[in-house]
Amino acid sequence: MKRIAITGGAGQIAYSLLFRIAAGDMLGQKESIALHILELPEAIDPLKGVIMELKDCAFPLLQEIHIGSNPEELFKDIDIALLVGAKPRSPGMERKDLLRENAKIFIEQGKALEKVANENVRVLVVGNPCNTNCWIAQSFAKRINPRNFHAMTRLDENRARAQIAEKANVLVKDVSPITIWGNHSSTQVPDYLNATINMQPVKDRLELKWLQETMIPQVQNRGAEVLKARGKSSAASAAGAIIDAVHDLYHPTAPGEWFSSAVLSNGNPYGIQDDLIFSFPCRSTGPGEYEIVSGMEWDAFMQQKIKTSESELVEERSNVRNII
Ligand code: NAX
Repeated sequence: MKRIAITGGAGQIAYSLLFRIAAGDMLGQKESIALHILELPEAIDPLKGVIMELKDCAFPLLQEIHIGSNPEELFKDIDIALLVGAKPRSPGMERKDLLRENAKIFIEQGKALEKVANENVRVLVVGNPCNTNCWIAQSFAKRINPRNFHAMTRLDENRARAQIAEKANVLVKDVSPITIWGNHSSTQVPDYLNATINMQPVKDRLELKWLQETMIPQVQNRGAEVLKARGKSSAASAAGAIIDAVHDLYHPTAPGEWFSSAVLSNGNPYGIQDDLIFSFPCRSTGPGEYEIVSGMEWDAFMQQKIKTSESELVEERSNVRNII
């Protein structure tokens, strides 16, 4: 049985995510599941409603549900932590203030992982700003290998893949994975150079101008576009990306495939400075294990953009260093 912690259990992403995990979409139909769901005390009542619905689905794989507001109780013995809950950006709030507010949450949760989690736990941070929140959590959980920490850029990858498939009028499965480089923010760089459609370079099928001037900004700003249209931020697609991200980390990566994940940059083959949680192309090398895929090429356009994203992460790290 796998014990999976989810924070932000009464939130909108969790409302899709919990049901898909319990249905076996993430770890397969042979793995039974215990859910450890963390929420703030004021959101425990709505969470209880979600639990009633989970029970009413009668999922055969779902064996235990634990809920509460204390991470030191909920993170005990967990195998996977999905850190989704975070404080949303309120109107007029600067990114710096958002970083500070959320830093407190990820300091507390990093400390709780350090104290009670299984040292083999794998952690995926989704709550924004997810790269820097992940950096904070791993720096407070030194007992756990920092390679076990990821921040989610899979939704960005899925968005880029879907847009390229639509533009080229092919199925999504015909498009190779698209690496997201850097930060999960508007500086992220969706890679058009190393991607293929039916083994043919994407840049031979689609106009470079569209890839650089339309596809990249559309992926970078897709979250804001969804928010504007729906009146709420992306939720089901974010839950789908969490399922994909964990599934692909725990299952063999097919030859020639890869997936995007923001991981510790130490020793990376692309010259990105150490000690950042930076999104790279990765392959699973065993359940929960990965390597960064080397040999991808950058052109001058991508290089300049990737450096901008790296600088943004360096700045975010120095902003939170003052607090921690
Ligand atoms: P909601 O505001 O619907 O839900 C968040 C939930 O987290 C709330 O129920 C809140 O009570 C809870 N929470 C807050 N602090 C907590 C804490 N310390 N411990 C436990 N629970 C806590 O947000 P939702 O739409 O579910 O989004 C959650 C996070 O995902 C946000 O930070 C959002 O920005 C981020 N996203 C990240 C994405 C990514 O690709 N990395 C994409 C989707 C999403 O925007």
